[in-house]
Amino acid sequence: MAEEKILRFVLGDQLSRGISSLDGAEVGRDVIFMAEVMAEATSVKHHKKKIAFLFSAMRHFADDLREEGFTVDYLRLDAERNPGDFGSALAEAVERHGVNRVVMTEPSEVRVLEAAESWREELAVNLDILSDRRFLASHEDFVSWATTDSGAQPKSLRMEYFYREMRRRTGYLMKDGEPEGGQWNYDADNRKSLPDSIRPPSRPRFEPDSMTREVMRLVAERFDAHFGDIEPFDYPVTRKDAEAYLDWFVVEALPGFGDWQDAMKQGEPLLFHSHLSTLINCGLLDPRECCEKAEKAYRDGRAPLNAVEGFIRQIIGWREFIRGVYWLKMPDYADSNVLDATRPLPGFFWTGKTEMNCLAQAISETRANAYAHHIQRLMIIGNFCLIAGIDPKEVQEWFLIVYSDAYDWVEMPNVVGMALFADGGFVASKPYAASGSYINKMSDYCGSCRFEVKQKSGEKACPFNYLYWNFLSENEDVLRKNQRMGLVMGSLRKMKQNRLDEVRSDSERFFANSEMQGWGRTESA
Ligand code: FAD
Ligand code: DLZ
Ligand code: SF4
Repeated sequence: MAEEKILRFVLGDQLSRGISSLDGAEVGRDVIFMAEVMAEATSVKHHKKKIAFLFSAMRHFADDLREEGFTVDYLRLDAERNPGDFGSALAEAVERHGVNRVVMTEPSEVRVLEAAESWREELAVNLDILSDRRFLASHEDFVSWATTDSGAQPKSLRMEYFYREMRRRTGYLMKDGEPEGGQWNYDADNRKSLPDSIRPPSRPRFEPDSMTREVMRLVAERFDAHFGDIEPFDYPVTRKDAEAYLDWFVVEALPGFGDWQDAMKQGEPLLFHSHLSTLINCGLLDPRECCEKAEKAYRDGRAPLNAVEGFIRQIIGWREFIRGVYWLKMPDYADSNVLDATRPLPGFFWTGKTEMNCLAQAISETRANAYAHHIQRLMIIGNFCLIAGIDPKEVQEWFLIVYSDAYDWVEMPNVVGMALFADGGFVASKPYAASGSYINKMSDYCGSCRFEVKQKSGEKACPFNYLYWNFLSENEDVLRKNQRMGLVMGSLRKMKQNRLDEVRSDSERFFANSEMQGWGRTESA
């Protein structure tokens, strides 16, 4: 046993027993340090449920480590002395334990990594920052995949090719070097709208224990002005409950995950989606175990190929790809705004009070649950922000605040690259812009909306209909260069002047409407 005592600093999104900062940790010698700090909880005004979830998961993780015999120095937010930020809290812990060596796993986002690098000098300790093995592709893997043979960075990247590479590397759903079933991707089978006869399974609910209740009281007291409802709280917060939840998903929801992946239904926030991102992103679940359990369900004949392939693609494809793009393109990527979108985020994003029923549903569910599924995020909320030309910075901040799975590395490229096309097509081959007819096809929202989805112009027309054409027209210079937009840009060019005038005046009236007035980022709660 080496003599030197090591302080092992574990961050709130590193709650995995297999995290690299715990490699070789020795009971009786080392100290594991964890800290709830105000600077993180208020870096943006995170949803109350997000803070409660993370603090409770951190406290339970610390208890699990103590049960193994480790010494855990856990700084609670309401401790008598809490210096309020990672750097100062770590400095005090170094002093308290008299260590010369600190080990941590690299933070998931640039802001905290830069801070960590500065601690080395400030604290005059040996600080080892280890790579995060929970991701399947390392930074080097991604850079080498993304860089051309001549060493140049391409103008765009396509997730599909990265995904195939990841399938080959992991061997998931592969048979004799070929994709299972003969196709890499079964997305075309995954766009069904949901018939009334299909009932999604009901999600298990995890009663808050006394530790969670204590955290909920703390959050209610200290973060009352933050967005979102804290009650009811039923997230799994322990490794054991997270595993049970994953098992539930694989049996009950995964079989329907493929067919109804793009569907939306009023009063059904989850449908067949997994709600696993919150648990994977904070470390309670490992992405590999999620994929392996899903693959086993396919091999045992318990879930169809289109569902399991779709699910595995989201994790080893999209999730890893998004993280690769973040580290490849940061820090400039956060400022991308190719379409020069400058309108402020409307106030109803904080209240859910809008006459557009699709947005009212998606935002109210977000407020209640700190969750909305991918199609709500992309094709309702993201699509609206895209076609209404909302400032990408304001959209980024909103998405980072409101979802319990939101961390900069994953939220930001999804907003900038996927939803807003603010990077000019580095991530998405064309903007995910859609009019009301898409929303009507994939959901039952329009039936109870005050707007008419089939009406193209005038006061009663669905705003998505004219905003869509207004968006194309406002951004014609950029979008006409995009080959995949050829057909629709051709239709725009052929549009009669009086119809175009109608689109513009409907849009102007809409933007002048009181619902559309910004509420300002600092008043976000
Ligand atoms: P499922 O539909 O069940 O998918 C399974 C898993 O695949 C997810 O748990 C997640 O780990 C992974 N996944 C799927 N799509 C993506 C993706 N595009 N990027 C990364 N992982 C993906 N995801 C986050 O984890 N955090 C965010 O802050 C976040 N912000 C987003 C913002 C926008 C504008 C958009 C369009 C997408 C965002 N996503 C984000 C991606 C995706 O919407 C969520 O991962 C998903 O909705 C989480 O719900 P789920 O676990 O039920 O997912
Ligand atoms: C999101 C978050 C919040 C709200 N609070 C804390 C905290 O008090 N302590 C902590 O260790 N982590 C917290 N986190 C997660 C961190 O923001 C996340 O680990 C870093 O951003 C990763 O770079
Ligand atoms: Fe949304 Fe338009 Fe449908 Fe209303 S009519 S729910 S605004 S798509």
